[in-house]
Amino acid sequence: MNETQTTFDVEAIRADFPILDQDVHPGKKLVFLDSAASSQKPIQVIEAMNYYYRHTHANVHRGVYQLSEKATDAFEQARDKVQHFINAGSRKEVIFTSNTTGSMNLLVQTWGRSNLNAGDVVILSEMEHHANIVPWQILAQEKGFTIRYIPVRDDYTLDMEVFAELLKAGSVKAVSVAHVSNVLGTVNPLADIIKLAHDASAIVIVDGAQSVPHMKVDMQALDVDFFAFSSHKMCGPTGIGVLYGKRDLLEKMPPFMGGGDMIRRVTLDGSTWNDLPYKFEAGTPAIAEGIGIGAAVDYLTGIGMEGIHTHEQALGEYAHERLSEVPGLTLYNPDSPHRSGVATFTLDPVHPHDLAQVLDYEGIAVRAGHHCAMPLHQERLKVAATVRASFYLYTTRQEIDKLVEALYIAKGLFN
Ligand code: 7TS
Repeated sequence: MNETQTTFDVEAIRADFPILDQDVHPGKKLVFLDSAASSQKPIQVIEAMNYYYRHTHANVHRGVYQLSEKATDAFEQARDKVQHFINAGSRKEVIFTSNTTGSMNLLVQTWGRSNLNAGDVVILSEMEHHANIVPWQILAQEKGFTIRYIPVRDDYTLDMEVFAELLKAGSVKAVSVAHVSNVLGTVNPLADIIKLAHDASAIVIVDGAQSVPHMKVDMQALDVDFFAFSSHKMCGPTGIGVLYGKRDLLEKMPPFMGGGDMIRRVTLDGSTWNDLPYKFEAGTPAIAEGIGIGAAVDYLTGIGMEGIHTHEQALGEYAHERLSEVPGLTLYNPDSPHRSGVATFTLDPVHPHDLAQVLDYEGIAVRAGHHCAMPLHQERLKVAATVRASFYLYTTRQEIDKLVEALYIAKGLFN
C-alpha cells in the first residue's frame, strides 16, 4: 500500500461534501449513488468559485486593468492544472468546452467535417453514450461515410477480434470509443485499441467522461489523438468540459464557432485565427467554472487518484458480492478488474423506474432508464431500462448495505 491508500479516510472526505449530510425524506438520510450522472462538489470547489465571484470577476483575455489580469491568471492556471492532471504535452492541447457532449460535437464538426467523406469508415462501439453516436450520425447523413460498431460480448467487454476485422476491412479513418462505459462500467483496453487503430492509420478519439474522475489518465503514455471529458463528473462544476487533442491535429483543424477571442485579425473581407487553444474557444468562456475545474483537480490530486481508484474498486467488489445474493437480480457488468465502481441491474419483477422510486423513499438516489445508451439497452441487452448505482470517493460500504436492504423492501412490495 502506498501512502495515499493508507491515508484514504472516507469520513474525512465526506465532511468536504456538505450536500451529503441531509435527510431527503423524514428520517431517511441521503444515500447518493448517482455520481456517474454527476458527482457532488466539495467545499473547496464551491469556495474557489465563490471567492472568484466575490473578489476577482472580470472578463478574461482583454482588460489591461488589475481585476481582468487576475481573472485571466486564475482561468489560465486552471488550464495548466488540467494539463498536468491528464499529462498533456502542452497547455495548447487543452481546449475548454461546455462538457463531453460539447467536446464531441466540436471534434466531429471540425476534424470530422474536414476529413470524412463517402467511402470512409468510422468505428464506434455498441456501448457508447449518445454523445459519441449522435454527432457522428448527424455528420454521416450529410457526408455519406459509414459508421460501424464494435460488438459487446456476453461478458460485457468489447469484441476485440471483430474490431481487428473491421480495421482490416480498410477505409477506417477514425475509431471513437468510451474509455469506461457509463452503463456497464466496462474499462476498455485503450492501449490495445489505440495501437491497433494507429497500425491501421486511423486516429483515435476517446470519450473519457467516466474514466478521468476515477483513475489516473495519461495522454502522452496513451498516445491518444483526442480525449473528451466533463468537469461535473469529477467534483467540478457543470458548464465546463475539456477536449484534449494532439497539437499537430488541432493546428490543421478549422475552427468550430466563430466570434470573439478565437481570431487574430478580422477585416470586412475575412478573418484569421488565434493560436491554440483559443482558436477553439469563441466568446467569453465559463470563467468561474474554469476556476472550479482547477479547484476540482487540486482536490482530487490532494487525495490521490490511486487511493480513489482503490476505494472504488473495493466498493465495486463488495456491491457485486452483496447484490448477487439478492434473488431475481441480474447484473450487467463485467467481472473485475474490467469494471469501474458501478453496479447496473434489473430486479425481477419490478420495473426499473418503480424500483428507483422505492429506493428514493428509502433516501437512495440511483438512476433508472437507458442512461443515454439506447442502442446498448434496446439492441444489445434487449431491456428497455436498467437501474445503476454508481460510487465515488465519498461512497461507503454502509451505503451499499442500505441499497441491498432497500432492494429487499422493494421485492416485498412487488411480490
Ligand atoms: N459520455 C459518457 C461515457 C457519459 O457517461 C456521459 C454522461 C457523457 C458522455 C455526456 O456527458 P455530458 O457531461 O456532456 O452530459 N453520462 C451520464 C450518465 O451516465 N447519466 O447522466 C449522464
